[in-house]
Amino acid sequence: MSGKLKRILEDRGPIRTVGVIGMGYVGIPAAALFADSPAFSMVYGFQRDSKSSGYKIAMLNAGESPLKGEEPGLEELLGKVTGAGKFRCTADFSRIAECDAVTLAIQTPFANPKDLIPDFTPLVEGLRNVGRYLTPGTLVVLESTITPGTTEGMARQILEEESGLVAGEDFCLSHAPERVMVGRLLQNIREHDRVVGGIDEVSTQRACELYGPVLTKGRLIPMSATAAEVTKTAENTFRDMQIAAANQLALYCEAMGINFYDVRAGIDSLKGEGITRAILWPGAGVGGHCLTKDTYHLERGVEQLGPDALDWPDDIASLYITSRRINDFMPTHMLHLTESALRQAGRDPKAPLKGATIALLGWAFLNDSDDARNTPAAPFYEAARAAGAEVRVHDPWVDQETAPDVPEGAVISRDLADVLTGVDAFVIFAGHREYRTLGPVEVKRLCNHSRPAIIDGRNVVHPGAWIDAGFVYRGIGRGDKNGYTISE
Ligand code: SAJ
Repeated sequence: MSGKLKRILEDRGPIRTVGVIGMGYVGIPAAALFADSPAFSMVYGFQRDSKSSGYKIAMLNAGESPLKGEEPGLEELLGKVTGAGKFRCTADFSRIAECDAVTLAIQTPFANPKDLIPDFTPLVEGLRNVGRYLTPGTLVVLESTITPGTTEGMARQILEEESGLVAGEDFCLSHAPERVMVGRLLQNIREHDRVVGGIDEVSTQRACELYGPVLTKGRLIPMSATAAEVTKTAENTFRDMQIAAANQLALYCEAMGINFYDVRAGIDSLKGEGITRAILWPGAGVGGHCLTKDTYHLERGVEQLGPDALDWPDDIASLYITSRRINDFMPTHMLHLTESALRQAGRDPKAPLKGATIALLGWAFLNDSDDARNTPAAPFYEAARAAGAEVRVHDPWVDQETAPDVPEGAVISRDLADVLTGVDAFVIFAGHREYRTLGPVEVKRLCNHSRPAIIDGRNVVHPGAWIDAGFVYRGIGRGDKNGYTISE
């Protein structure tokens, strides 16, 4: 432990001025909550005055939130702290020199989703800006989701290069991963436990001083910086793995002709002291910007420690990567279910998708959300088109103009009746609430087809009503109903 750093902090006194770099869905609520705490006297929100996001500076200084969607309490809080002169958004990074603590809440997306290498460019730029104006005794905290080893490695190196100071001797360095979910940003920061990991004890303690005042129900969970990086990436890796386990069991149930949801209810009934099964839900796939990438952050963290660091059986792939591949198989399974249904409906058994008209309902990756990042609907769309089908897309929430990576030629319609008119089959990819109340008879009339097909990827409809109305039914996990036919 560095006696020098402890003395510098004693001379500097408690954290009073805080800087937050990156005015996004993580940085903005964090800055507002720091500013609202009586523990701190001033908070600067640092935002590059770039063409794409410079507009946020004026909005935030007017007490307005530039974030899309409802964020309960955020706009009021921004108005309060700007009105009180405790929060200010600026592009002047030199003011970092006035800060006792600086957090970096900068996205680390994949440069190219195919090779799953994160694009750390924005984070590196943020670190260089901090290093340039770093003063002795400042606490630097990374909040972005990063590959284990980044805080101790790349971040420490850049900060020391730019500042000429030494981490753990002249300044504190920690990782405190964000655990916020859109729609409940303030609540999550206040109520979730906060993992706080320093490169040494002094850095961990200083970071606890920063986050403690904004927590209400949440507790501080101190650990090392690398343990904090592993915690964040592993908590999402585990969720992805649990979903993959449910998906695999659903595929087994389909093959064995039984209802996964009966089995799930049975498994879930096993309760008792210390007993848990936490069986999640199968579905048309796993999207979003957390579960689709955090496994690869974790795997890269281990790889970077060197091949001899890990004792692992030679002939077994990582359970976590296998889980990712099972989840990424689900859109393909949806295509197989669609092909099987179209064959049963009488289309060419060799090329059932060729010339078929398909309605894809639900472009978002999550039920009742407009978020379409890494949506599993996209690979299905591409594969169905490649097999010769015409694919129409409906989503009541997603805005085509702002949705990322919408395939060339795809049109995301809000008109459900229009999208369903004359189709051979429709597939449900997101369990939006309006799909739960679809009426089989009305939909059959719209399809205008003697044996239309429904493929339910989120278990939102009751198979019996659709089969009775004359639909060919397929559903994830519904081995008891898939292929079921009514008497003509
Ligand atoms: N999914 C399933 N089956 C399930 C649960 C989810 O197929 O049982 C699918 C969803 O349809 C979606 C994807 O997985 O396509 C991701 O769903 P998610 O509920 O995990 O939502 P995310 O991706 O927004 O995950 C975030 C994460 N939060 C942070 O990283 C801060 C995750 O840690 C949270 O557990 C999750 O929200 C949550 O529980 O809301």
